Amino acid sequence: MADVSTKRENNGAVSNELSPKTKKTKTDHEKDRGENGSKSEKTVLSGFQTITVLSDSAREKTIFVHGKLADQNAVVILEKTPITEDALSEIFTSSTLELDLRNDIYSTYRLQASPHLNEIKATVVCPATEKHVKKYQRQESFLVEETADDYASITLPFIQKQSFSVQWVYNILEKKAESERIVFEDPDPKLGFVLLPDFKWDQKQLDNLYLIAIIHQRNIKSLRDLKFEHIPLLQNILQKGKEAILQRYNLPASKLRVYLHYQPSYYHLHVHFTKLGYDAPGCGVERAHLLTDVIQNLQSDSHFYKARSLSFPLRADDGLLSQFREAGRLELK
Ligand code: DD3
Repeated sequence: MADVSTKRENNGAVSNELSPKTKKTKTDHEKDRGENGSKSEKTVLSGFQTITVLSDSAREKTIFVHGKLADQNAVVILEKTPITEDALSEIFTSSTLELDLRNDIYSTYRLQASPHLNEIKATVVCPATEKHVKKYQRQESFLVEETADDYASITLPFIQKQSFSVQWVYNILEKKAESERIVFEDPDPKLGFVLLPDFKWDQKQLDNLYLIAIIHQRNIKSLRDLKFEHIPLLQNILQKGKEAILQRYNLPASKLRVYLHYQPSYYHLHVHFTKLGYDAPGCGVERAHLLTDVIQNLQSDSHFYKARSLSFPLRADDGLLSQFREAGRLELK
């Protein structure tokens, strides 16, 4: 997973840039509550009643749980965080060890590190909708090829009917949430965007760097809406996003994967910046469209994304998949 040589190169940047920032990371709610949050905030999960484990992964060291939190549906995501190089000396000096086995030159232990070196990242969605619960259930997926007609007759009506809430996006753009996490902002109403770490990134190491650029314009739902006129916006995001990441994290553009998702998980145009070598969820060819390719495709044909067929995977329980199936647009044999 972690590329040691890259880690060494960037070690200075990681400890100098990332650690102080993560300490400061607080939501605007938390700011109102004094230094360490209220007592209830510290124990919110003590009343969590597990209903079911939606999925888990020993390799990713994650578990997704559906349950109840004060009578409301909730999804809790737990993830063991990576071990960072700057924690090593303390891990070695201040841990206790229980011997598991000794054999020839080999021995294994259970190591108990101090609590602050042994954190679990917890993401809570509450109240969670049925869609949130479904999203984290292990699911088979199916590849769909969406023509321009399919988009007009199936996908667009479906996303309009669903009206997924992007309130959290507007909160970011209006500085009502996560304002202190913003890495860069271009406030221009037409070309502007906000660049900030995605939820998925704990910001403790560069290995799994994940930022999103959220555009200020509110009328562009996805890749399908992009025309020639949006090229300056896309070039601006690519150029200034890369510069900001080099400035803040000392990571050059040659280490970045910059792309859009189709279908996106929320219909407000955003661009993903992830570190090359990090197998980020959704970075595969069936969902990711490199921003550089998108720009060139629009340069050669203004209606490229309006006219072309686009393929993408849909999960078995996705309502959109049912729509494609009912329209006879799913290849099942
Ligand atoms: C989401 C896609 C959405 C569960 C989860 C995440 N980055 C976000 C709210 C604030 C954010 C994100 C939906 C929702 Cl875990 C359901 O993502 C977010 N803030 N991806 C940031 N920085």
